[in-house]
Amino acid sequence: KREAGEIEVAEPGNKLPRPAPSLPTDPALYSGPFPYYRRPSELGCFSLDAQRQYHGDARALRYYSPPPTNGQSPNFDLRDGYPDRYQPRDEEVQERLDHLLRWLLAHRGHRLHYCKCWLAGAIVTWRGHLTKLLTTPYERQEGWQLAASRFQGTLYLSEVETPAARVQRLTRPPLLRELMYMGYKFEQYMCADKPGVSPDPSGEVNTNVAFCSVLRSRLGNHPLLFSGEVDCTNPQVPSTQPPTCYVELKTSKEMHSPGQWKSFYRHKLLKWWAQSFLPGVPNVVAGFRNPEGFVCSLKTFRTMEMFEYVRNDRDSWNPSVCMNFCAAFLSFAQNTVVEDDPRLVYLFSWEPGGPVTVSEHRDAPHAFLPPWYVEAVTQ
Ligand code: 0WD
Ligand code: CA
Repeated sequence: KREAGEIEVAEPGNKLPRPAPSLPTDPALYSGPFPYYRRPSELGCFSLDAQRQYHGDARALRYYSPPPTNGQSPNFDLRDGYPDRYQPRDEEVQERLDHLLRWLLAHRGHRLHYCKCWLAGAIVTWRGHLTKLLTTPYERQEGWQLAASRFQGTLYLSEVETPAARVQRLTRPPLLRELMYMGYKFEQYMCADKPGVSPDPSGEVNTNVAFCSVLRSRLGNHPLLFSGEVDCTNPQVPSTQPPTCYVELKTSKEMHSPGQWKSFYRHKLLKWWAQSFLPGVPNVVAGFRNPEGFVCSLKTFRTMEMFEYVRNDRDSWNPSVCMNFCAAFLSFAQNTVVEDDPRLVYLFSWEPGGPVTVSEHRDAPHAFLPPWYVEAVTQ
């Protein structure tokens, strides 16, 4: 009997066509104890500037600077500056793993390669891709596609925009565009460019700018190297050591009824938990906006306590299911992508209600490891 995701080995006399391997995503299959997850440690960082140019330093890191707690509630107008002081990133540009690969290249011969074999056994990806894997058993709306290639042992995973996601992006309603701006505007009200000073919300919101942390962890027997965008660091926390000093900022609709809170815990808190648990970001600060687009209340959620809000809710999410599914997917990918070839791509596809399926491709358009990376690392 085969396990899910295991590839059938052809035996002499076995002339049956090999069934296409697939991986089920039903949450019931992934309950069980929480798997091992190594405490994430920061290996380094990089910044992207207003022109989306890479810099191997922390110049884009901002400092958490909440409004004074003198009994007054905040009154942040999230629509201020829209659209005249908004410079959105060009989403037609598919960056794939490029910035992360540039960081990797710059750190060859450093600590993480003290044993070239560590990277050779690792999975390299964006944090956001792992977040999508964690939430898959509970996702009912959006599918995903992940391209995978093996190169010098390392398994690289890079998201591919699904045709449906592309249509949604190109037909994004004006109100949704403004809502996206409002999330970034909240960051501007809560962060300063230097520690100890107040935020300046008078400038432009430019979503090209990003500070990214590069982290090392391990899920079960899968060593991980991934990078994630970090909103800010809290200079007040006793241990200023990353990632424990990092703060994730979020906005959400103001809630009034217990039913609205319950739905928030079931759906939004799952995504917030998955995104911040992976890099070990301990706190998520939420700004709740009213229908006029003003944030009038703030609430800090501790990442490690988020599950408590749904622990007694039978129909809600469970961190063990998320992590066990992710581990199963990583094993499935490791067992599928056997050949070491940067031009060979396995495309893992998933739509809600179905299993993860896989197809094989060579070269354009799916090959994603750029020649400048492959050539620099070969030799
Ligand atoms: O090429 C791709 N397919 C992707 C590239 C998919 C996802 C992200 N990225 C880029 C992002 O632009 C970012 O610079 O990779 C970098 C880091 O990504 P991540 O941290 O792994 O991504 P994720 O956890 O999904 O998002 C973190 C933050 C978001 O915060 P919220 O609070 O909204 O979850 O990164 C920002 C956003 O602030 N972000 C983006 N910014 C500009 N364009 C984008 C985007 N497409 N996606 C996420
Ligand atoms: Ca954020």
